[in-house]
Amino acid sequence: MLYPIATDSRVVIDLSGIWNFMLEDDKQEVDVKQPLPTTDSMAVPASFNDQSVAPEVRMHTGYVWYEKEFTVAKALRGERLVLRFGSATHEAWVYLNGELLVHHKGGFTPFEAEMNDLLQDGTNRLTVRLSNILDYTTLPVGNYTEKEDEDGNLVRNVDENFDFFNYAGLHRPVRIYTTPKDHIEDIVIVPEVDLEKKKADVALSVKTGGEFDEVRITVLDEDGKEVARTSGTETTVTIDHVNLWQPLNSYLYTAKVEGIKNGETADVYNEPFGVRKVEVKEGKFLFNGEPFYFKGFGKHEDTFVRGRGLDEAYNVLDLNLMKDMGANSLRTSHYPYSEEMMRLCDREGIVVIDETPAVGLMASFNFDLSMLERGAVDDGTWDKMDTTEAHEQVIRELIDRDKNHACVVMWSIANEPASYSKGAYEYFKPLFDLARELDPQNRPLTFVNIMLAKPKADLCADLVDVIALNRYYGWYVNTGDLKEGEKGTRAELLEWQEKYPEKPMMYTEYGADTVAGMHSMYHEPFSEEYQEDYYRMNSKVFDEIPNFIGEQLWNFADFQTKFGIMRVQGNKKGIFTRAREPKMTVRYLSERWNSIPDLGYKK
Ligand code: E9O
Repeated sequence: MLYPIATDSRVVIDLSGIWNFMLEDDKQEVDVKQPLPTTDSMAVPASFNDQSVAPEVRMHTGYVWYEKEFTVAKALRGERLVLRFGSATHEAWVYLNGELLVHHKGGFTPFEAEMNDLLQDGTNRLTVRLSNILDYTTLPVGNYTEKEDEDGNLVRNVDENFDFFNYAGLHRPVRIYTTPKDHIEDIVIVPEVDLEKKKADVALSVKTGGEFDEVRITVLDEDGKEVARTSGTETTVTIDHVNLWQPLNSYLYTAKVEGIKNGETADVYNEPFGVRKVEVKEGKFLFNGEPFYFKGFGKHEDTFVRGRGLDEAYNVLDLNLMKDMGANSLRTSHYPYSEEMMRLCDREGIVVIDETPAVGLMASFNFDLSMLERGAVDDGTWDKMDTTEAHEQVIRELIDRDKNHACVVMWSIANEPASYSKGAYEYFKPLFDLARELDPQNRPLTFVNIMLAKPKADLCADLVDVIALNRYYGWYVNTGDLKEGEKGTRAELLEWQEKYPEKPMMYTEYGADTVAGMHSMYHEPFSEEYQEDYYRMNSKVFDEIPNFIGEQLWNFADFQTKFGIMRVQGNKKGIFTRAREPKMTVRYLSERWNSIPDLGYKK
């Protein structure tokens, strides 16, 4: 699916701004033929939760309604008009002038529909019903319950099966874009680079809606100069003296795709792409032929007031803070991030592990955890989860959306599933097969392994190209004892290396909750001193292990979670506060990362 952009043949209308909003009242049916009976304001894009002062809005579980009026200029009405949501969290029913136009389930991927048939002259009314319900069929996974209160009202509750607040709303831009009737529908770009000859063959495949006499493709360099040209819907161009997309040193070409009719350009679309080669070989992650070392973060789309809504200023600041620290990468924990962020990472040279929203795939720990020291268990997770359909759908939608991004170097199929429980392999095998089949660029795959699934207990590491580990020695285990934490870290990493000598491994999480401003002579947990010591301990072990190819800490910044006795205004494992103020350890990590080269650190 192409990102909506304006070109010589396309117009984009942004519906961001103030919408009408209301919570759904179970006792009063909403008549979509009428304007919503509300004048409450809600800004889009943003979560609805933190824009209201009413606890019932912030904590609402169930359905909400959004509405906005708009007009499309007459001059555009002969065009194909597409209504497109960057995302709608988590399920949406979209009505135009009282008629259902499109329905979509899954809160982190875009969807769109042609709207010409329902469009009217003058004012149009766009109404959206959203659900934020999560259960055992959805991703992320939530524990969903319903009960009746004393007054006979239905009370819904989602207990997040994951550690971030269930923000919801119209989180990303809602746009109308136009195309001519005959239009370019999709573009798939697969660069194959010959590193020695410094040239690339770029396979281009163009899907069209309608008829063209010819599809012409021009490849432009960053100065807008033509470097190659071809025509056809399945074709290859060669770029000589190719500029590679490198970590923190990006280079983006543009494929200008034109649909020609009667000698004229009827539709044109510009798709940026980078040329780079990633492969996993002999325990290394090779980036353009050189061993790459991941330095960076797991993070969240999480800011004050906007919640999980798109905030491009925060995105720019976050990447600037990362680059200043010498970081080169991030994981889109724990769901696909906005298309705007992906495009920014392409431009800034930030390497991305692109994660699905498959988080919470685990039954509660209803067994003796020490059993995992001996091997896998059966905790019932894979009987209980009914997420296969949602999982397949989101893998399709994510790869379809992000396939051309140079920044994306690996897909993460899930975060911390119960890979220690019988049935895990059978659940994941077809999903890994699907992702391998769908990705035109054949990127490496991983899933992120939870600390409970050590080499003896894990059933799924055979499926991955890179072993990605979330580990908390010195925090959730050996709390406050970094000497023991160091031993545990070393012992486990050596065990993985021995079991899978060909597979590179990395940390995709490690961290310690830290209250900004709390200091301790005794290096107590939660103090800024402890956080720094914790990172120093981990670094020391990482540097001993040859196949250890990266460190992405948890978390970039403090973030909102559900209420819980382990969370004071959220998770405090940020090395920045939620306001992006540095905690003490930022200095240490900056020094370390600025002294580690992106390529060639571990030969
Ligand atoms: C997922 C992430 O969303 N990983 C969690 C992070 C955390 O801070 C969370 O925010 O809690 C860590 C999971 C650790 C599980 C350790 C179990 C070990 C028990 C012996």
